[in-house]
Amino acid sequence: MAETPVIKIRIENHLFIPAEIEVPAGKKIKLIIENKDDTPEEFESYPLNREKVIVGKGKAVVFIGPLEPGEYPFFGEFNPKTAQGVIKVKKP
Ligand SMILES: [Cu+2]
Repeated sequence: MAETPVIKIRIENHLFIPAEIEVPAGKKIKLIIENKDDTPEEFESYPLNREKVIVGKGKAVVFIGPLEPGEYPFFGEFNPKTAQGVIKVKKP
């Protein structure tokens, strides 16, 4: 059984860190999103078809994939001007 890769993302000062994430194509991926801010944020991605609210000082898990190679932008719906990122899916 292949292990599910885990990617950790944090939200700090209304930014996603890291803002660029590289993951392998064709695999299920577990994103653990930790919100260091006091205010809630919503991880949202239209191409990934995901949205998830992460309470202030909280954590959330979002599963994505398996995905085709390409770029999948995401943003924080509550701070869309600053909270932006992209998941880059590459052939292994
Ligand atoms: Cu939303």
